Amino acid sequence: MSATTPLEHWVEEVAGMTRPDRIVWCDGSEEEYQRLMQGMLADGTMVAVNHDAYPNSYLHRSDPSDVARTEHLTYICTRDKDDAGPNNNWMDPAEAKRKLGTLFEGCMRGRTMYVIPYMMGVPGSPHAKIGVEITDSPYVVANMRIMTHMGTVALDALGSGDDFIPGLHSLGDLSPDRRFIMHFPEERLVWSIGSGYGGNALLGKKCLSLRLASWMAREEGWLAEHMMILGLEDPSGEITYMAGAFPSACGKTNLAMLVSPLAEQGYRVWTVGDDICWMRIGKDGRLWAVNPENGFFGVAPGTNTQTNPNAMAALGRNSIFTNVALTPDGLPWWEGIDPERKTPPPGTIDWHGKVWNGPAPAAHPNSRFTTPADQCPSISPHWQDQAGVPISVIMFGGRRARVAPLVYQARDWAHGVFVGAGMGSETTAAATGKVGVMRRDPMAMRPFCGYNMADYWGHWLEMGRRIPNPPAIFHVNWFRKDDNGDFLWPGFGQNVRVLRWMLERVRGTADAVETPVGLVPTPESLDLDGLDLAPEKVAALLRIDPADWAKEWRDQGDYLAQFGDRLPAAIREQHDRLGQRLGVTAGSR
Ligand code: SAT
Ligand code: MN
Repeated sequence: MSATTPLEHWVEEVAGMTRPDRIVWCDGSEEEYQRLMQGMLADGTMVAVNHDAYPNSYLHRSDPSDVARTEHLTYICTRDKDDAGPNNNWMDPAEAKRKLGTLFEGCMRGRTMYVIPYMMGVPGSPHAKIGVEITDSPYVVANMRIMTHMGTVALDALGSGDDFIPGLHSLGDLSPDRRFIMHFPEERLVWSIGSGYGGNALLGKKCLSLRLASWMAREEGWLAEHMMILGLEDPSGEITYMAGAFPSACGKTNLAMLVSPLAEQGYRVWTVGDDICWMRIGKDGRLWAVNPENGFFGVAPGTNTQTNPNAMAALGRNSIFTNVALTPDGLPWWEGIDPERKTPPPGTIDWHGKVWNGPAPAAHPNSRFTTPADQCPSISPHWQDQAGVPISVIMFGGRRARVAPLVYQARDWAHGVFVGAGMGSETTAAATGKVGVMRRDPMAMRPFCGYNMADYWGHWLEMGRRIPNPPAIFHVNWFRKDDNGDFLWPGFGQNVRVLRWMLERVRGTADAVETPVGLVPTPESLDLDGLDLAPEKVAALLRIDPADWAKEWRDQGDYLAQFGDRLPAAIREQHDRLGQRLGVTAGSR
């Protein structure tokens, strides 16, 4: 058969380079999924878990060197290096193609090449984006079927046109020395080789829906963000939608699926999305948000029936587990799955595939579940609305043992953009590298912004000028600790109390006090009934420590200085003004 459509031409070209034994066009059907799973069970790529307890669910153990995103091997390849910015690794596009071209040459010999048409966004919406991933990993195909609208639906929408975003992926030899995740935003293309894991390999997720989409969003006047989306229902039944940016493995999934301890008073949470958020200005002048994904790729450790009962219910069937442990009964197991036990039952197989005998965790700290979104009991009836949901609150949040109070509100949009730009967070196991180190992670987009972060802030500021009715912006921190290293705030479901305060701020009914950093709740304005939280603890949660903030301000200044002349003047001004309010100046370092 000779190629006629642009897609067929691209597939032919890639096959000429990678030389697969066979090519399979994926239709996204259940039969295809079952066929793939049978093949993977036969060759050991998948292990079946107990199907009485977890129907149609499977476990994959990835290569031990391939268990998280590898940010140091992720590149933005623009003609001009400054367009990628100091926030990205950069390579010249021609050089990147030469380098990876050599690695892709013949890499699929003896393997099957899968062509995966998929859609990010709500099918039928003019804002949905069609992607096509070519991969030699059936594990990737199976995950993409859960995470995206995959197969015929996307192919039909594409027709014989050329409006698709190509992504080429190969496991290569899985060597970290030959692992690269390359983005070519100017031609809307991704090339990824050498990793089969998560955001490195499921190209619809971080590569298309954040790195390339952030670039397209700037050109087209919208926002592509690393945010969960939830709806907070109040006692009158009205639902207020909130989007929140938190770095990977900082609780976006738990927040989006929160079970409210204030349910009796009429406050409950509806889930719209847990990781990615595309926002556009609606005809009514508000910002409207869509979750472009179709599933959750959530962190397993710590998830249990108390911390996240909705996730536990959702992942109980049709799920793929990656790098969790397996009990002798064939049940997936991870640290924290059972609040009553610290170690797995005797005879449990760890994520390496060996009988666990401690002391290392049995499940990898970045082990994951891939689960269809519509299985979540709290999924919003509006999660697939083409227009999205109207956003009233945007929150930025980090994992900070000190410095950042439980919650504060920005004065206005420009101040809110600065609050997002100044965000910091302690690193987690979601990316390779040291865990627990404070780093600046603006808008939780540091690993995902597909262009110069200074231009990205400029785009946020510009959006603010164009949104007649912008959401209020807040900063939250569930992770503040006391001097003994214990968390001050119970977190999880109790975070609804903070959501409620934000809702009341938007409505103008909750009190706040002006501080140098922003508007902090008065202790009385937070509903803390039944929490048994001593007043000293509440004070510690809300405290703005002058010495900590002076240091924070300098650290922010050093970070922002990297962007040189490209830094928007409004961000520099916001930083100056914060320094004045804190009574510190650049000279006082
Ligand atoms: O590995 S992923 O990038 O898909 C998950 C995450 O780190 O947020
Ligand atoms: Mn994420």
